[in-house]
Amino acid sequence: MTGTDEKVHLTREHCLDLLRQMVRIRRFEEKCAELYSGQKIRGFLHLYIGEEAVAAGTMQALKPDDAVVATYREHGHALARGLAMGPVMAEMYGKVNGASRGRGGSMHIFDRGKRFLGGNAIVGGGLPLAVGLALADKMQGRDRVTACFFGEGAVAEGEFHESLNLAALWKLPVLFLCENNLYAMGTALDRSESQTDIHLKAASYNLPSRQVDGMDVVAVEGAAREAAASVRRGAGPFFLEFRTYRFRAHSMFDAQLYREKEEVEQWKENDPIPRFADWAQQADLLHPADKEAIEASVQAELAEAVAFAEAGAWEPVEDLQKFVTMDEVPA
Ligand SMILES: Cc1ncc(C[n+]2csc(CCOP(=O)(O)OP(=O)(O)O)c2C)c(N)n1
Repeated sequence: MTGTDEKVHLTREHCLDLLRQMVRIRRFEEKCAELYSGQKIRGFLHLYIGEEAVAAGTMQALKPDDAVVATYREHGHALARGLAMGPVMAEMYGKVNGASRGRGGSMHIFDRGKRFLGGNAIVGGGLPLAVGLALADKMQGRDRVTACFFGEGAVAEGEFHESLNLAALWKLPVLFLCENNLYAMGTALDRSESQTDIHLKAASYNLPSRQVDGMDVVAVEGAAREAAASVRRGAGPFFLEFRTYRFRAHSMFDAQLYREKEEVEQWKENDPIPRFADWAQQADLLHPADKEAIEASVQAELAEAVAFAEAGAWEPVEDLQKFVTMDEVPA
């Protein structure tokens, strides 16, 4: 592995955890794709397959009191943040036992207790929310970090620039985490931006900024720990650009005519899961049997999550207008 792995305490237990988190995300999403074909899951569905190292690595640097703001490609972030798989799957189904009571679906997974403050269907929409949360923490003297995930497509939005500027100007505790998978739907980054190194663009707002190999979970964790420590010291926001790739289509409706199959295959050779598992085995931190044991326990967890979602109820039609105004929202 490459990167700043001296910051990461690579015990055997820690390696097992990193691998388990990535495998949980991968198998959960493969199951979602299958359930989508069977029309158990409907509407939009954006899979994170290929990008797992980013969520699995960055979450290691966060504390329970920190906040997480994500995008519509957020199932993996929710799982890595510690949401139970059952309510996440039930939310995909739109059932009342879902994390957002079935009202959010795939793009709006939310858990107040875990301070997972939501997926967001709006490109760039999470950035000002993260800045507002961090401003509130700073004004109230709370020692917490807000981690904000977004795709490189957000760079084309004014919100990106406004958010970076204000966070840097007011030295707010935000960890900006750009998941640069090189495509915003069907638009390649180099067809839409004159500067394709997003961390350089971010640096112009006068905040520390780094580019990281997003397919290397150890490098991701190392960079996230370093960045989070800087934010916690009161140095203001930190920006990380993770170079990553989605192996699947943008969503379930996408013929992928904008990229060559060879390019996808080439990135798959750098799949973060076998890459880490093989490296950890060579370093004698993991054994071949560990992978099998993790796969078996994830299959069991997944089967329980699907059963939980299947057993969930649909919201009664007469309740649909409940919680529409703030005073009806449960505390
Ligand atoms: C404000 C806004 N404009 C357009 C869209 C339509 N849209 C949905 S996803 C997407 C691409 C975003 O790409 P990126 O931010 O790189 O994230 P990725 O999907 O690659 O994870 C666009 C343009 C939207 N949801 N919100």
